[in-house]
Amino acid sequence: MSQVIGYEREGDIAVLSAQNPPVNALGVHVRRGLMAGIERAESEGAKAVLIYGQGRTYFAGADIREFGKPPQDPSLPVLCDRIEASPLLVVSALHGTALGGGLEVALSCHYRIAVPSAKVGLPEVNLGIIPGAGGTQRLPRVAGVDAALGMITTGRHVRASEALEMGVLDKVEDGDPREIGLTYVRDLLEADAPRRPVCDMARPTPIDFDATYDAVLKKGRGQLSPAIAVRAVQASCEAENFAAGQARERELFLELMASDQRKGLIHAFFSERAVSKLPELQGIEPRDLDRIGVIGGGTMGAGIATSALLAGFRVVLLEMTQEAAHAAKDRIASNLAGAVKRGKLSPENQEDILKNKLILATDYGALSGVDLAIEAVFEDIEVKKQVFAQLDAVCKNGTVLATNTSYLDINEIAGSTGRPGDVIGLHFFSPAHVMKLLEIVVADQTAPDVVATGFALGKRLGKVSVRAGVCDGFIGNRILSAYRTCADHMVLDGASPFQIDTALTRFGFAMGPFAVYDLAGLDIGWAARKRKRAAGLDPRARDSFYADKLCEAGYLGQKTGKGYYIYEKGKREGEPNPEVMPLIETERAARGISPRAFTDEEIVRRYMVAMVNEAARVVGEGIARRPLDVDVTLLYGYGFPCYWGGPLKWADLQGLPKVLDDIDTWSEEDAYFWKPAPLLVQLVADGRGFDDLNKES
Ligand code: 3H9
Repeated sequence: MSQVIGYEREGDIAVLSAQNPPVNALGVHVRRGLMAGIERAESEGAKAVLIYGQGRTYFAGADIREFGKPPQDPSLPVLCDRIEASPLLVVSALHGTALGGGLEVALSCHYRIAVPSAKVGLPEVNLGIIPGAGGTQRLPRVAGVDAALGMITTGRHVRASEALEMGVLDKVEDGDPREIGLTYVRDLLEADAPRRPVCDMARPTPIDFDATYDAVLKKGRGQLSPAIAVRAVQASCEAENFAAGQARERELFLELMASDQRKGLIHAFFSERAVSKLPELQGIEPRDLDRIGVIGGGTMGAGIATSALLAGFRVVLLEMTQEAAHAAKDRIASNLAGAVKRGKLSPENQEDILKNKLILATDYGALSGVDLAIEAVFEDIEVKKQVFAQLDAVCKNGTVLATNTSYLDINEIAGSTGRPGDVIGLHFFSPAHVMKLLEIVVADQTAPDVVATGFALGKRLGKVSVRAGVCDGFIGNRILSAYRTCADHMVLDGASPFQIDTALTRFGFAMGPFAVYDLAGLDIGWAARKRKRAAGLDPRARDSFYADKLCEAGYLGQKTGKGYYIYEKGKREGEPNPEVMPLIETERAARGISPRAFTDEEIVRRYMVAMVNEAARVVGEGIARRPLDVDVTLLYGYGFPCYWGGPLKWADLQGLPKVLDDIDTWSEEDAYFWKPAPLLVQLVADGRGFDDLNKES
């Protein structure tokens, strides 16, 4: 093991420098190095110790890869206590991101200085745990309970200037962390500054912890770690001394460390980073991108244009008429105004973008010089083919030609050009400038550097990009279609749409499927059903018509104020529409179905198993390369509860044999819908899980 903690002397000061790229995570060797460095400084008669990080950051936290493995000494809490107890003056100089265990190490030092660009935070709750090395005990002592809870229950990253005001930092100074650190330590020594262990500070003033716990629990929508963090902070006020508070923190930390939520969130963390690492892209250079063409300026096109403009691209937006082009510009301006409001864009940049970066056009010729053209026109294969034929005629050689279709056959679209190698699917999710997911759909002939360009674009736009193959709905919408069908079946058999929505939001989804139908517009599903019926449904497939009746009555969801729910002006959530159940009951009667009761648990189980089974097919067919690609798609595009880590992680946590058993049981009532995916059957036979496939890739 190469040295991960450097040791040198600058007169009376021992300098410990972290050298563990990329983020100086506090793995066992780093912890041992710090421990050894403190001991050596003491034994060599140094007066003070400076700790800082080399490379891009101070410690960004405990090494997450060690979670779930046998612990190795020294543990981080023991190390922090040892640093704090040192008779020498210990100081940390922070830059980059001092997060989690990183901030906990800094808080165990006697003084802290940082560069202005540094950020600090305790983001452990986002990994399903709480700070476990004294953070819940030391932070409230230096910053007060309210400020500490504001950081710990949200995991937010706090800028140096704010951290200084909060008392988390003692000084902020521009410069190299080592240099500003050394100067600060010298000044402290000269002033004969005392050691200042946080553990000796008075207990912080308590607040109404029960009320805070309830509020945080509610906000977490099933995620436990933020609420448990409240209890740990409570111990900083109520435990009889610092050590007792720490013991309580440890107990709660270990409980969460053993939880499924921790496993799910850590899986999500690493999957988000693994998703764009594809072996097929190694060594492939993306094409240069500067100018982006967007065809169609409706909600989706304007959102895509906004996203590209915010990332610094020049955008040529093509519409059919001047009027439509100006309407598109208004949409973009309103999106940008939202970005200004959220502090993501300065008003000057907003003006510059609208004046100088956005070009409106009504003639395809304006797209001749763009590096990538993406269409967001009406979802109709013939319309799309015409657009691509025009793009083929005007765009320069090497332009990437992208479609934002949600389900159409991209091979067929590519076939309408003389350059199918340049054609790719870039499936954004609405609103495109906000939603993180981008499905990069690779058609049969898409060239590898075009795929690499798609991923490079996704990165610049700040998206989480997932590779998908061509099929109806790609990864996300194909799986969505299966679990919605399952929900529709449960309605026919006796559950109400409202019970289903409630059960699934309790499970952790942001919204249930019927509230989502209302949000998207019931006409979308209606059109899809008509299309499928026209193409000819398999006679074994169960179809239903009550939703068509809602549409025929003019109830199209939120946009008409009525759908499954009734929406009162000014209220985000609707009340169940009393006209819905009679329609369903009529249909059940006509089909001779005697409705039966469903428990919420069964609803969730069926919905999830339908999702997992289709996802297994999507992986088995190679539409998604790995199970983690499905998980990331559902997490970032479909409101899947983050603490389950995605549907296939959920399935692993349940145990695949149980999932397969359920399918076998339910196939007795509907063998057409409940057909087990071959990959699921194979994994069960081999005694393996989806995550084993992730590890192989
Ligand atoms: C904790 O501290 C618990 C303690 O309270 C108690 C313990 C007893 N460990 O994100 P990036 C890897 S919990 C291991 O692409 P960026 C990451 O996987 C921890 N590896 O860069 C990636 O690897 P690869 C609390 C880590 O610049 C590479 O570093 N801390 C860790 O966009 C680059 O990462 C956190 O939760 C880690 N802790 O963002 C912070 N962190 O290249 C988590 C990163 O092989 N980290 N890696 O794919 C982050 O938020 C971001 O990584 C950071 C940099 C903002 C630091």
